[in-house]
Amino acid sequence: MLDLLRILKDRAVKALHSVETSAELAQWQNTYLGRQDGELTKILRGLKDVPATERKTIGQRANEIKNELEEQAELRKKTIEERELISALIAERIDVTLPARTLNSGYMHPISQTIYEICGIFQKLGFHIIEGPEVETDYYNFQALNIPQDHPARDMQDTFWVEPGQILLRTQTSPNQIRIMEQTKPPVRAVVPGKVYRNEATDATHEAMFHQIEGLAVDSSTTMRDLRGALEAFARELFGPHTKTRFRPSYFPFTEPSAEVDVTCNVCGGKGCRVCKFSGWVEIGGSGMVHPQVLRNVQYDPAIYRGYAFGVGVERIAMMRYGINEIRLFSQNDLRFLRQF
Ligand code: FA5
Repeated sequence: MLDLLRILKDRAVKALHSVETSAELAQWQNTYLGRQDGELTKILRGLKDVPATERKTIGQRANEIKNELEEQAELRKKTIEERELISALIAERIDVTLPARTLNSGYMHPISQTIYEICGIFQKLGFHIIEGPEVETDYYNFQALNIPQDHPARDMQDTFWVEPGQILLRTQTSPNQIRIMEQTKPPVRAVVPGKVYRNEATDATHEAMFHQIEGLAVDSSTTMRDLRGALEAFARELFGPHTKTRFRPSYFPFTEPSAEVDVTCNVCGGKGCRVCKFSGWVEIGGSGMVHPQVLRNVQYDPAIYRGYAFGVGVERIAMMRYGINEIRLFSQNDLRFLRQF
């Protein structure tokens, strides 16, 4: 019986040397030390047939072998666990030197960028920034601006009607002249950026929806010279110090006198190119002295107050700044175009 125990111990130790994984170790423990069918248990079960004189010695030896095997198994377990931890660490290693995934965050549309810049310049010149409704009444968009029903000037701005003759999508930011003056006493100095809508066919320089920035200044001593000074300062700040400004006589029912505002083409420096249609000048908006009738419509006394107003087209300005000759690109949502700004 003692021989049997020695042979078993040698076999178990040898087998333990070739155990490589935790699963194999569990299997080994089951085979040699398992409570039900373990080889050592089986031998110990046979103790009852051994003569009583030998039973004690064999029992002691069997326990010693059991303890030795358990000790060795414990050592083996530690080695295997260390090895398995190292392999897991290697397999799950995170490469902290990999470049991070960049976040695809959006940014401001070139038209919004241009609006922010223009409004920023007028803010420095002492203007407030105000917003007004895109859905307007016929009164604010036309009548209060000295354009009665059936006035031929209505043909200049083809209208999208919400309720024919009453409610419309504003064709210009000028109704805000009326809204501001109704709510404020002079002196007034404000700019109003926003979308406007015209029911007209689109082409490379005309859109049915575009943006304007309205300007209004009213005081007791405001003159046409102030209008020129403000717009010249604005143009130099936006397009550069060499920019020249030109005022061409024009007609708007709500200003008298009225003038179109041109600036030297920023793309060719005034020499002539496709953007300025080889004239050297680009029209950026309309302007003039607020018509006395408009002042009367908001209960301002034209004998005391005088004002100037202007309205510039944001898309046309952005086109010149960025050298773009197709206005529709701004609203087509083509990322290849938008990512350039
Ligand atoms: C007006 O809309 C007047 N309200 C401007 C004004 C304000 C005059 C205050 C006097 C006092 P006009 O229709 O010309 O004017 O438009 C002004 C600017 O808007 C134009 O110079 C142009 O830059 C731009 N614009 C006009 N129509 C279009 C269009 N279909 N697409 C893109 N831009 C346009």
